[in-house]
Formats: sequence, structure tokens, C-alpha cells
Amino acid sequence: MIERNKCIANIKAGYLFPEIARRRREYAAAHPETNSPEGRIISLGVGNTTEPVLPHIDAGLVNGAKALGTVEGYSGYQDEGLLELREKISSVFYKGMFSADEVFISDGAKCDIGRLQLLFGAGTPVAVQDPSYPVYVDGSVLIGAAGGWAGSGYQGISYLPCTAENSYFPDLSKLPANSLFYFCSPNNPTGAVASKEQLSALVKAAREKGCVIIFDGAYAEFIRDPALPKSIFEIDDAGTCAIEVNSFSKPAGFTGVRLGWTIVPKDLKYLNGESINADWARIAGTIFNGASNIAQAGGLAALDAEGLKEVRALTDFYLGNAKLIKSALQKLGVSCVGGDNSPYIWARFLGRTSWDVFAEILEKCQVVTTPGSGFGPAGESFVRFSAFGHRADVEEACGRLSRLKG
Ligand code: PGU
Repeated sequence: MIERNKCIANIKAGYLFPEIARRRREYAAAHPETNSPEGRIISLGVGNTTEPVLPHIDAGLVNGAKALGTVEGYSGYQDEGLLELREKISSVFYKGMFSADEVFISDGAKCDIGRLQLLFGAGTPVAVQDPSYPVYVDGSVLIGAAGGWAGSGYQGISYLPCTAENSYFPDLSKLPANSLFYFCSPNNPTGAVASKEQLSALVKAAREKGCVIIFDGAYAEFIRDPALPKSIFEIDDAGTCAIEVNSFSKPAGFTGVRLGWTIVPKDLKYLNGESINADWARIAGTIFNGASNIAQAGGLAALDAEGLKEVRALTDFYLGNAKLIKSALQKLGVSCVGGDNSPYIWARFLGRTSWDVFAEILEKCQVVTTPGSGFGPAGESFVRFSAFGHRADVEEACGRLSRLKG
């Protein structure tokens, strides 16, 4: 019989979010009172959008679908994405600094995070912020970049702690040379946003050490402080050492629609001078046939003046939830960060394990959170609260949190 891919044996048995869903189901099955309105379980766990797509963007999706039913409007494969959308992304988010062939439309940031690993191969050392979005580590292990079996050319994964002690910014002297470094700002899960000075230091370190940064800007539209950078490409020279993945999921409510983009600058080169952009175009063209045309029509609507107002309104709404959650936790004396320029609140329960706190909040409040240890060793004793929820549910959850007292 055929053998199992050894890399699969090296990833943790369950991906974090399905594991949380499993524990929630188990709890619900054992507690019939969760079927009542007072006892119902409220999820502040997975960062999944809950609010309807706003009217202008929705009309973009509807019109995109209708166009497919006409001779003039019909379109088939789009490969790297609609030219108009690629140009619009460059002008709206990057002051037009990228040509359309440096902007690749995807079916979401997560999907490209997985595919991007193909560029670098199994021998490339990987570094992540600790804690970080688990897909960076699991995706690396799956592709063999950090496989642990004998003879794999094991390089390991470097976890760079981002904790209160270093203001959630890693010690860059620990960044391994010639590595791939996943960096997320605003950060999932801590909610920390790197300053311009910090990102400049990051770019400088990456250039000196021959690293490539994969910058995940999935939460950029939650930034309200104008001094904070929304993109790595606001930093000089980032075009020679960074790739940016991004998404319409959270700003436009497209978690189920599926649309994102990746910037691979032409200035980005491998050690031997060959173009990373050209390879990415080759890989994308080979194993990805483009994002849905309907989703792209919605994306275009999201980026015109009316659409951008809706993006602002939607992200404002979730930030309003974040404020309620943060203040409910602070009233209980729980120390927490995030939630100001990000939809996540990172709460510390000193001396406890994350799964233990997760279980207590589920049992006492019927509220689902995400255990911090699922994001890396430095996440232990934290839980993450997501601000994605209906307002009434968030208010109800905040009220129930007072049951944690004493
Ligand atoms: N990047 C980061 C940093 C994320 O937190 C998420 C979603 C994504 C990318 C995914 O973006 P898409 O464009 O929708 O693919 N994180 C959520 C959902 C969990 C998951 O498995 O993606 C979270 O709760 O962390």
C-alpha cells in the first residue's frame, strides 16, 4: 500500500479551531440547558464574521452574478485575477506602487499562506512570532519545511516570543539568517500593532540576514491610529524582502465569499538573483485557477468610495464589540491587551493553563473563547476573545463574564 506523507504525522493531531468546535459540541451534548435562550452558548472563539454584507458591496456581488448570465458580462477563468481589481488594490492600499502583475488575487489569505510555502522548499528555516496564527506553523510542517523526521533536513521552527515584556515585538537578534519569517500586524492573537519604527527595524534585520518576511495584514482595516502602518510596504526597502498577504474576509465580511490578495514585488529575489515574483506567477498559474468572478465583482465594489465607507462602518461595528469585551474584562480585574486597533482581546489569567480557563468560561458563562496556548508556547495562560459577533450576543456574553468573579 501507499505510504502516508511523513509531514502529516508531524502536525498536531487537530487544527485549533475544529478542536474548539469539538469541545463546544461535547459540552452542549452534556448540558441540555444550552438549548434554552438563557443557557445558549455564545461564541467569541473563532474569528468568523457575523454581520450581513453591507448593501453597496452586496450589490457588487449580485451584479457580478447577474453578469455571468449575459453574453457581454460572461467571464471564465481569470487566473491571477481581474486586471481592474489588481490595479484598484494597488491604488487603494499601496498608493499605486505595485504594477498589476505584482498583485495576485486569491481565494483568501489562509489559502495563499499555504501555497506560498511552495516557493521556498523544505530546507528553509521558518520563524514565527510566538504566539501567532497557527496556520504559519502547521502549514510549514505540512510542506516539510520544518519536518521532524530523520533525514528530512530538519531545520526546526524558531518561535520568537512576543510578550508584555518586549511590548509584543520580537527580539530580532534571534531571527535566524536566511529564514522565512511570518509577521502579523495587527496581530492575531495579541491585537498588538507594530509601529513604523518597529517595522523599519524588522525590514532592516530581514535585509541584513537575507530573510523573507511574509507579512499578514488581514486585520489592517481595523487600525484607527493614523500613526500605525497598515502595510509592510509603508517601510522603505520592504519591496526587496517582503511578501504581503491580505484579505477581504474581515473588512468586507467575505469570510464565506472568499477573496484575498498577495503582493509579491518584482524587486524580491532569491539568493541567486532569480525572481520570486516569476516563480509565484508560475505556481499560482499551475495549482490555482483564480478567485471566483462573483467574489471579485464584490471586491471591486468594496474598494470604491461607497464600498470603503461600508468597510469602515463594518470594522467600526466590530471594534465597538471589542471595546465592550475589553471593558467587561477590565472591570473584573483581568489584565488584557488588544481590541483598540484590532478585533481580538488577549486576556491573561496568571498561573492557569489556557485550556483550563477556556473550560471555566465555557462552564460558568457558556461563552466560547480560544485558548492562547493554541497559538504557541508564549500563549499559555492567555485566552483570546474575538469581537466578531452580533451586538446583542456580545452584550449578553459581557454580562455573563461577571460570573467569573470569585
Ligand atoms: N490571517 C490571519 C492572521 C487570520 O487570523 C485569519 C483568520 C486569516 C489569515 C484567514 O483569512 P482568509 O482570507 O479568510 O483566508 N483567522 C481566524 C479564523 C480561523 C482560521 O482557521 O482561519 C481566527 O479565528 O484566527
